[in-house]
Amino acid sequence: MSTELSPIDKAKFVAAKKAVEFVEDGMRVGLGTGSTAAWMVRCLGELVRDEGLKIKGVPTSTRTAQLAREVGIEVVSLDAAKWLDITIDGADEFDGDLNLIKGGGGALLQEKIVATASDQMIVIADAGKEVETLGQFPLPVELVPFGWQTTQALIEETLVSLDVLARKSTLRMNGDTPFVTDEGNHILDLHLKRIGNAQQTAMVLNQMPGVVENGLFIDICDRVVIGYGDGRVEVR
Ligand code: ABF
Repeated sequence: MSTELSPIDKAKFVAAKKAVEFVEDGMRVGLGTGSTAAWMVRCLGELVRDEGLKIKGVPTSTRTAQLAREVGIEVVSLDAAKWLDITIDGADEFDGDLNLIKGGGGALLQEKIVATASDQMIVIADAGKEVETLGQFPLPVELVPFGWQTTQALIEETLVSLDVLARKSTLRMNGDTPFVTDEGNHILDLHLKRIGNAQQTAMVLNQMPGVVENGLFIDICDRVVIGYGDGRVEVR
């Protein structure tokens, strides 16, 4: 599967392939969202089919649920699983403390709920996702549709007062209409460039009325599996 891949896809594939080594028979597994996580779901599907691996998968989006079923993984709800042994998911950025920006795929709410309800969370990422300081990737914030423009104005005003807003935030679109998450919410992308105090930024954002969740994953990731375009893989 990995011979004819582009360097970036090979990096994602080798990270995913390595990460599934941490999945044991009988585990309840949180299944992430995004292209790297999709490789992981396919690798797990192969183990289910070829080695008889017995797992229950809890997806973090409808698209991951669909892919998991296609590859033969038993899909259950988080409430049916009650707790997870492991979650494997992608990320948009990770720093030296394994803090993350996630949500580029719009699934941050379910991803954070699932990752937090797991004994361990493993991030799989190509090496380009590693940063010194989080923030270059726009920080996704999930908003309820009611009064979202007012919420957006409140967020910007607050972030300006904290001197962290680099430029105006943008509502994530799906063509000509606002992107809608699996929960029916919208995503605002905050262009902060550099998040000096991720903990404070995350707390301030989630205290605002209308904000459902943000894409900062602080002290949630236990391990990162990094893939490189030449096929190397590194576990930290
Ligand atoms: C998902 O994976 C999202 O939170 C994150 O944005 C995305 C990264 O996507 P990819 O693996 O396609 O780069 O978990």
